[in-house]
Amino acid sequence: MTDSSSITEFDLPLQKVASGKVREIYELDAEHLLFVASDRISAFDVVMAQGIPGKGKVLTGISLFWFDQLSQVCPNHLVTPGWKDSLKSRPRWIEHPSIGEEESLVGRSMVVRRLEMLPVEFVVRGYLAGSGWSDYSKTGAVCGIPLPSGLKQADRLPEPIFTPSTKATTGHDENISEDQAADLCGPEILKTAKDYAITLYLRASEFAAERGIILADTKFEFGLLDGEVVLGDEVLTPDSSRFWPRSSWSPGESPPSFDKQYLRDWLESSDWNKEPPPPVLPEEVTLQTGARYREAFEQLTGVSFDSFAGGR
Ligand code: Q0Z
Repeated sequence: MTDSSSITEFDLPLQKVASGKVREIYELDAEHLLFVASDRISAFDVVMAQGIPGKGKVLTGISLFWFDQLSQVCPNHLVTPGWKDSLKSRPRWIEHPSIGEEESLVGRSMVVRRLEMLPVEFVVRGYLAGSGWSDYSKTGAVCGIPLPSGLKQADRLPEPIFTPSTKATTGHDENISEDQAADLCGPEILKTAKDYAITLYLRASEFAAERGIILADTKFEFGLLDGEVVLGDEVLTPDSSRFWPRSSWSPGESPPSFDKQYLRDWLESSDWNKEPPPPVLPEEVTLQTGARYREAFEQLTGVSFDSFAGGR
């Protein structure tokens, strides 16, 4: 029951308020946004021309799963999965009845509360990977947080650390100190969101560990709603986090990513110089990668992806 088609673009009669490499946000009304995940995929910071069938549904399903699992930790922006019920009753909707039939949104959209987003990304790291590892190997610290000496790549940290970053105007996120984050958010709001982020990370990594998955690190975004700190964006998906299969974790080595490794390996074996345009992905690669995303969903949630996706 695997559909080999993918959705890389949306054509919705709504105002787009934000768009990223993979996801897009549209305006519904003053309080509500439509959050949509496409099947786009990036590797080595470049978005591929071909989509990964089912990827947007997998990512949406994973976010919904975590919003549910973690709803006791803090409030989140989810209003409802999908779009139909909540939208049918909205005045704006009646002007655009066509979107009620919009197949491209099925399983990959969520109605969310509009927040006033904090200008900081709440990164939590439990293991030494990515920029954390390269920072540590040069300075012995990650974002200024000193760590024990002698740690290896992919080692577990003594305890999870909060390493805030900001969206740089161009390209990559820029790490900032906690003091800078406090200046940007206000110290009290920062403390609330930081404590939420660490608790969310700890709960989620305990949960993932029971299913043989290491949650190496993740990035949360928070916003304010009536002065309250609320969890926004996507949550603990493979796009915002590093998930490692415990069975192939070996400190000192770079662990394979659950989802993107097949694609990365294929790209490394091509003669691509990692500058746009990327090579055309053969169907074998998009289908295999889609299968990895579905496996990640199933291993994490314990729910068959087809039964989940079929029921929406
Ligand atoms: C999140 C982002 C994306 C690009 C805006 N509930 C919310 N209320 C207000 N704003 C946002 C949210 Cl989630 C919001 N982003 C990050 C998401 C594409 C950038 F899908 N931007």
